[in-house]
Amino acid sequence: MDARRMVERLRAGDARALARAVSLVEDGVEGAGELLAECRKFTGNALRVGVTGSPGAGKSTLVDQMARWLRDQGKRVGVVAVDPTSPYTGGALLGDRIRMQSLATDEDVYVRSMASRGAMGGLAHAVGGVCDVIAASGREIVLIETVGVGQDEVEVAQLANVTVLVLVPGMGDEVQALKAGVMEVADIFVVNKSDCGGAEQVEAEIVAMQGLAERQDSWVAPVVRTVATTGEGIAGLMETVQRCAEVKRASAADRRSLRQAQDRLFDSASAALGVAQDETSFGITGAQLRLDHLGVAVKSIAGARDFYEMLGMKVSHEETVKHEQVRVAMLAMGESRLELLEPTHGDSVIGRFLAKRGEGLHHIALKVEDVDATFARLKENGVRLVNDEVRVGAGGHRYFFVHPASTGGVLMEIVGKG
Ligand SMILES: Nc1nc2c(ncn2[C@@H]2O[C@H](COP(=O)(O)OP(=O)(O)O)[C@@H](O)[C@H]2O)c(=O)[nH]1
Ligand SMILES: [Mg+2]
Repeated sequence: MDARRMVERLRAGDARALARAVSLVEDGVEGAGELLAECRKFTGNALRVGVTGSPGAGKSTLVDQMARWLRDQGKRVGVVAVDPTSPYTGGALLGDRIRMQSLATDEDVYVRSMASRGAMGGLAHAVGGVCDVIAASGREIVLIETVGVGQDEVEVAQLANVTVLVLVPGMGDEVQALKAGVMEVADIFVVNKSDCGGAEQVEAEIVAMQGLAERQDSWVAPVVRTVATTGEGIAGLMETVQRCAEVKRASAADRRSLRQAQDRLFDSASAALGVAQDETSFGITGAQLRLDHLGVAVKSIAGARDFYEMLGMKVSHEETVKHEQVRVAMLAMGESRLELLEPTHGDSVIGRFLAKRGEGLHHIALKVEDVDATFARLKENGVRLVNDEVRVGAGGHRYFFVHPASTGGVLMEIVGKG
């Protein structure tokens, strides 16, 4: 595959090249990393808007209206539906009503459905990569529909610039049950189906909950009422999305400059005191590292998960990774995750591990800013690596393993950011 040529073609409006590139990145095939890197040169300032909420809340209907509103403004639009039940077919937007208006053949709206997947890299990695490819094709805005409000959704929300949480009247208990984590990621609350009565009540409950959410920016998430089936409230919603994007961009810039100011202060203070900074001779600091996940080899996920669930950890997704011959369940654990690994075959990496060592901690995964630089640095310094190059997993996320011989006896996975 010639990544440059493919990106040239999708930028020139070749729909087949775009569809193919999206598939390659979604599947995380060999060369997907290169393709993504090429795409990222052209993603520009494309705005990503996440639309999330319970099944049946009207997300697809809403996304459809949002896309049409944007088209009326002359914008080019991408839609990513991370929900196999979403009624987008063959790259076309939903209902008959709309198909009649021939938006279905409108090349300026590109629609893509994705299954939940990406055990090794996480769903957010896969969605993020797909959004980058779509953005590179010249879409100014990408709408991302996700179902539910679990850990995966929180991660997807974090890659959107603006996240819209769709609620409907008559779900008082569900609003109460929304976890703080979900409240924080919601930039805009939509009360859809406000034609059904009871909108005031759910709105009051949202406002009451909001006091509990802690945000880093100055944005206070507003409540917008819509009737997605008629398009009522869509213009107001889209203006709110625009305003939110501007505020968040500005406060991200503020936070960056605050951090730079703090860094400068720290530098000059430590220089004045003559103390060594927390920086290694490699020019990186431990503060940049994150524990991405812990991998635990188990005979059976079904047997192991009960315990973790007793601790309040929830399985955010489960899937079989064929080429690794392993079934994986991811459980949310603060900023990190726990990965339960069950072999699908005795003669697989995990199967052999179980036979030799029994159940137990299999690897730990650290997230680094720059996976290529880390790989090069470790290699240069004679660290024993399991992989002879950086590998590409689902969604184009990039990783490699370090041999226990070099780490003090722990198999270590190094995962790149983004
Ligand atoms: N009365 C009413 N029905 C709506 C509204 N929005 C969506 N629906 C209906 O709710 C159902 C579920 O909508 P859908 O967009 O598929 O929900 P999703 O599962 O959240 O994507 C469909 O039958 C829609 O026609 C609304 O504002 N008012
Ligand atoms: Mg839907």
